[in-house]
Amino acid sequence: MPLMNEYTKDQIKESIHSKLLRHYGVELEQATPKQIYAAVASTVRDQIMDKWLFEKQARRDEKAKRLYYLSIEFLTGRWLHNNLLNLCSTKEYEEAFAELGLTLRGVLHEEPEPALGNGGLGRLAACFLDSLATLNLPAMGSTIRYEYGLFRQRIVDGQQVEVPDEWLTYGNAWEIPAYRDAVKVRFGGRVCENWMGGKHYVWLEDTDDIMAVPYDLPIVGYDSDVVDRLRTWSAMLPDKFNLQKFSAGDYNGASEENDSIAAQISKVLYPEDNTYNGKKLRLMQEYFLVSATLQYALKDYKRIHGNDMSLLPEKIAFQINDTHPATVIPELMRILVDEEHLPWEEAERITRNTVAYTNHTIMAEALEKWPEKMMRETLPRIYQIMQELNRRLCQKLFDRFPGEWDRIGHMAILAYDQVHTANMCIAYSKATNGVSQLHGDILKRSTFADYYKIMPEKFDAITNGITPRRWLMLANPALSSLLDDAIGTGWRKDAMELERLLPFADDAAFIERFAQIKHENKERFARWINRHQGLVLDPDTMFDVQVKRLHEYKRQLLNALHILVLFNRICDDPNYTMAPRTFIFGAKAAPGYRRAKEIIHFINVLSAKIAAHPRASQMIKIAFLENYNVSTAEMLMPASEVSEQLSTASKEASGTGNMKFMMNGAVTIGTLDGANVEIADLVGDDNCYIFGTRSKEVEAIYASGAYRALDIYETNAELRRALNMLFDGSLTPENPKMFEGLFRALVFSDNGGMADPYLVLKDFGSYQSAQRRLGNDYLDRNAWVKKEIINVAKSGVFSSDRTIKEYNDRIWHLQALVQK
Ligand code: 26Q
Repeated sequence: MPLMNEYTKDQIKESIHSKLLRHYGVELEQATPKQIYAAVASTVRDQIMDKWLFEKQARRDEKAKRLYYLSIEFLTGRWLHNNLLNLCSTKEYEEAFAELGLTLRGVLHEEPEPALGNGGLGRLAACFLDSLATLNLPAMGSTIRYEYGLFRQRIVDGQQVEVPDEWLTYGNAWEIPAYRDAVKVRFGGRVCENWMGGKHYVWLEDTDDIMAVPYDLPIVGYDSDVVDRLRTWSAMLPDKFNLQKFSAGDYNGASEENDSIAAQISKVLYPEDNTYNGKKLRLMQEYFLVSATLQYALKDYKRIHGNDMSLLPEKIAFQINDTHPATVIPELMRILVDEEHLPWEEAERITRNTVAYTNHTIMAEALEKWPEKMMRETLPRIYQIMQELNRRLCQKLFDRFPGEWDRIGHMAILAYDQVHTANMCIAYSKATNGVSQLHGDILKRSTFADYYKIMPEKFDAITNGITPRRWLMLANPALSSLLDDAIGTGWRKDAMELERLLPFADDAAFIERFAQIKHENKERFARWINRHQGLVLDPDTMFDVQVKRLHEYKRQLLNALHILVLFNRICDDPNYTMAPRTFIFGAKAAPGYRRAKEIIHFINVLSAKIAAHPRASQMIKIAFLENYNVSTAEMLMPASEVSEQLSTASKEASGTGNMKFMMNGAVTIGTLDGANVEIADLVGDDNCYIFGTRSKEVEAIYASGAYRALDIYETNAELRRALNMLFDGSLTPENPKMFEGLFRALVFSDNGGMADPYLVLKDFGSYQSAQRRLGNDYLDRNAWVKKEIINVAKSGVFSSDRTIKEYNDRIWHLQALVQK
C-alpha cells in the first residue's frame, strides 16, 4: 500500500508560489524558467521525503539486509518527469501547471541532463535502481559526483567536437548533502606494522588524504513504499593539509602537488567506453568510490547490527558493476583485518560471501590491468593485501594444476607486473555473472574457462533489463494508454502482462491505432529534432535507427557502407526505386579514439553527399543526431521502426538499446549477439531480421586467423566500389584520401593484425540480403505493424524488474520493506 502523500492540484500551486517567493523573492510572473523549474522540483522533493523517512526507519526496525550497488557510472537521465510518474502525480501537476499558465514540457526542459555515465553500463545501473525501489528492496547506489559528466558533442563540419558538460552550474535541485557521513580516503603513505600482545598491527602513515562528501539523490519507486537513494561522492581537500610533510619542509608536497590531484578526483568522468586507459587518476577515482562507500556501509552496519562482523554477509551485499570498483575486495579485507582485527581466514570468508561481480565485456582492451608499480605507490596497503590474496590463490591453483605455470599465470591476481582485477573479482567473490545468456556462455567456455573449471558454481548469466517506467510509460505515453485500453493497466506493474497484446496483432482496428501512434511519435520526433538541430525529417519515410556509442565492434560502418551501396545504385540506375528511408545515427566517440571519429566524419560526409543528389535525396536521408543522450533516446525510441543491432557476434555482451527499441515496437535487424539472441528467440524469424557470422564461428576465425577480407573485396564488385570511394576522391574531392585509413583497416593487415577484425566485409552480403527482405516486408503496412505489435507483446521479459528479481533470488536475498 503506497503511503498517502499525494499533493492536490491546489497544494501544488500554493507550494510553487510560496517557494518562488521564499527562495527567490519573486512572483510567478517575474520568475525565470530556471527558477520555476527549481520551485517545482523542490515541491516534488517535499513530496518524496516521507517515503524517504519510511525507508530509513523500516530498514532499521526490521534490521533489513541492504544492497550497495557500486558503479563508477550512473546514467540516470533527468529526474523530474520520472519522479512525477513514479509518484503517480503527473496529472495533478499538469493541471496545476495549466492553471499557472505553464506547460509540463516547458518545465521539464529546464532540467539539466545528468550525464554521469558513458553508455550501457551506466544506464543499466540507473534502470536497476528504479526497479529496486519499485520492488521495495533496500538498496543504495554509490558513485562519484563528477563535476563534469560525459562531454557534450557538437558536430562541426561533419566532425565531433567535445564541449565540457557543466551540469552543476545552477546546482542540483534533487541532491541532499549528508555532511555527517563525510569520510577520509587515504592514498599513498607508508605501511607500518608491529606485534603487540600476540597481535599483528598494521597501519599507514604519511598518507595523502582526501575528504569524500556524500550527496544523496532520492530514487522513487513506481507506486511503491520505498525511496532508495543514489549516493554521489564529491572529493574535497581535508581542512588541514598534511602537517608532517609541511613540518619536514616539503611545502609543495604538502599543499599544491597532492592537493591538486585531490581536487581532480571528482572533477570529470572518463569518456572511454569499453576501453581501459591505465591512468593513475582513474585508479584513484575507483578507490575513492570504494573506500568511501565501504566506510559508510560499515558504519551503518554497526549502528544497526552492532560490532559483530560475522553477520556481514547476511546484512550487506556489495554488487560491483564491472571491475571498476574491484578494490572493494582488498579494502574490505583491510578493514576487517587491520581495523576490526579479525583473523585473515574469517575476513576472507566474510568478503567472499558479501561481494558479487558482474562482467560487462569480453573485449580484451576493456579488461582492467593495473601496473603493479602504480598500485604499490598509490595504494600500498591494498597492494600488500592483494599480494597475500594472490599468494593464497596461487597455492590452491598449484595444487589443482601442478606445473601448469602458464595457466596459473593467466589466473593469478598479480602476474607479469600487472594486477589482473577480473581474476581477483572471480576468485574472491561469491558470484560472477554475465549480462545475457550468450555472454554468460562465452565467459564460461572461453574468457574465464579456467576459472569455470574449478568454481563452476560461481558462474551465472542474468540477462539485462530496462525499466518500463522510463522507457515505455514516460517515453511513450500514447502507446501506454493504448495498452491500458487493450489489456488493462496490469502491465504497468507486471510487464509480462504485455503478452496479452498478442491477440491484438490480428485486430484491424488495433493495428490502425497502433500505426497511428507510431506515426504521431515520428512527427513528434521530427518536430523536436527540428527545434534542436534544425534537421528536417519526413515522418512518412521509414525511420531506421542506429544509436549507441561509436565503436568499431558495433559496426556503424556496416550500416554506412550499405547506405553507400544503395546510393550508388540510385546514381547508376535512373529507374531504381525504394521505399524512402531516413537512416538515423547517434553516437559519441571517445575523444582519443581516432578511428571512431573518422567513422562519424564519414557518416556526415555521406549524409551531405546524398542530400546534394536530387534523386537519391528523395529516397534516402541520413540524419546524424548531435549529442545523443538519455533525453534524446526517450524521444527517439517511440519513433523508431527499425532497430540496428549490428555488433560482431560475441562482442556485445548484451546491449540494452535493443530492448528499448523492442519495447516501443521497433523491429530488430541484427546479429546473433548479446541479448539479440533472446529477442530473436522470443519473436521468431518472422518478426526480426537476423544475419551474419555466428559467435562460435567468429571465435573460430579469431583462433585460426583464417579470414581474408581482401578476397571479399576482390569478388564483390558493388562493395569494392563503395570501399574505393573512401580514397578515390568521389566523396571528398578536396582531400581524396580522407578516409583511406578506414579503407586500409578493412582490407589490409597493416599492423600485423588481421584485416577487418570486426568482419564488416565478411558480413556485408548477409546484411544486405536481410536489409532487402526487411525493405520488401515494410511495403505491406499491416503485416509490418503486426511485427511491431508482436515485438511489444514479447518485450516484458526485458523489464529490469525481472532482472532484479533474478539477482535478488540468486545473489542478494533482500527482503522487501512494506508499509504495514
Ligand atoms: C575503464 C577504465 C578506464 C576508463 C574507462 C573504463 C570503462 C568505462 C566504461 C570501461 C567500460 C565502460 C563501459 C562499458 C559498457 O557500457 N559495457 C556495456 O554494458 C552494457 C550493460 O551490461 C551491455 O549491455 C553492453 O553490451 C556493454 O558493452
